[in-house]
Amino acid sequence: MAVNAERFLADLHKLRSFGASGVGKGVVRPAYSEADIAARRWLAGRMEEAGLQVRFDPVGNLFGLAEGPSLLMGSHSDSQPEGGWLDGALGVIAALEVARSSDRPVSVVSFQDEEGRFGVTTGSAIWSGHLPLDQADGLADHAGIRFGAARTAMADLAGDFVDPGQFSGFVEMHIEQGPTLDTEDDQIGVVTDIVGIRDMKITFDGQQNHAGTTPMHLRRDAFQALSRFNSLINERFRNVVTPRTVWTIGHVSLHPNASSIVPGRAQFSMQWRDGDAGRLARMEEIIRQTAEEVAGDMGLEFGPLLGLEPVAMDDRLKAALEHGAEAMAPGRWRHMPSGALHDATNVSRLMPVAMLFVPSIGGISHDFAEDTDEADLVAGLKVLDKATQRL
Ligand code: HGY
Ligand code: MN
Ligand code: MN
Repeated sequence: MAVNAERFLADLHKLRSFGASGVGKGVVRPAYSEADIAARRWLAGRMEEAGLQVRFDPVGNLFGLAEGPSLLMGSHSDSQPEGGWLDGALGVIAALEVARSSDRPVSVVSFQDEEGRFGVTTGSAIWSGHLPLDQADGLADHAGIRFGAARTAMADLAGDFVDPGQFSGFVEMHIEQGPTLDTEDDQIGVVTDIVGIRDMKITFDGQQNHAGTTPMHLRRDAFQALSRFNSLINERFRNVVTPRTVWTIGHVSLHPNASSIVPGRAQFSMQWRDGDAGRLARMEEIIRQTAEEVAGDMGLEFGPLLGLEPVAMDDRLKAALEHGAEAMAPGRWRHMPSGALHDATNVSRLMPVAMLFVPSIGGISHDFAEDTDEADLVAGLKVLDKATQRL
């Protein structure tokens, strides 16, 4: 049997309905939210109908297992606080469609908290042994909710960790989430490597005070410290980074966050990514030194540093994807690196992995406007199916 494009697209749109944001095709489906758990229960049902053995592990990673040894395929079904309908979801539904459209031994997975509400690709980091469960349980989201408390919402479904020894490898299909395929008018990307990442919380503790009566030279303004820190690292990174290096301060919370109060505390996320582990380390030195320097007599706290190393894709699995791409999109595919992080990085600790990209319109992702032409989604599915036949 060949893959069924209509059934594939119908399930993608059904998955989008769990946590639909009402803006474009966007979704709000963070890990352990009602929408996330409802989506996972629905996915489990679809896996069952596909003849797969459904297993939830202790942190909510959802597996649909084929009999005996199999190839694992999938991605994640949780989303960013403002997410697109395809980030993660595409890989899960494409894997399900390949698994149910032939008698080839293909298992399906939807990892939990890939989007890092609590950590960085948390569910697959735990499953792969990169992040100890007790350390994960202590991680908190921006509202202060602990991972260990949040995951109890799925306690009724939780079973044991699934044995990775039954899988011969892992293939993840994903949207590119960047501009390359879209601007180059290619349909398929065969991923060569995934960048590494570092992510930590930094806190400046100054002096809360009256915004009218506190002279500027007497202030210990935590926002001014953050602002100076940011300008200094932008300058000091200049001779360390390349055009592929990225760094982001995406979450900032000022305390008490009031117009007439000098902010006493600034807590922010410092995240940086690059394909070279040495460069990530040099950037970490600059970040730590600059924060110390700027803090002066202010309080300074570095939160837990979470990270993943850069990883190269497996040659044999990659060759199968190249074969599929050449068959289904001749002249319209390319090799490319991934600037986004994926569960495949964690799974590469346990088995060979490879990834396949389809274009993101306008290169937009982690935004309700994220979208891909359905023709490209189906082309990607067919490439994945062809590659699986090869394997
Ligand atoms: O941030 C990432 O790269 C992934 O989409 N969570
Ligand atoms: Mn993703
Ligand atoms: Mn994402």
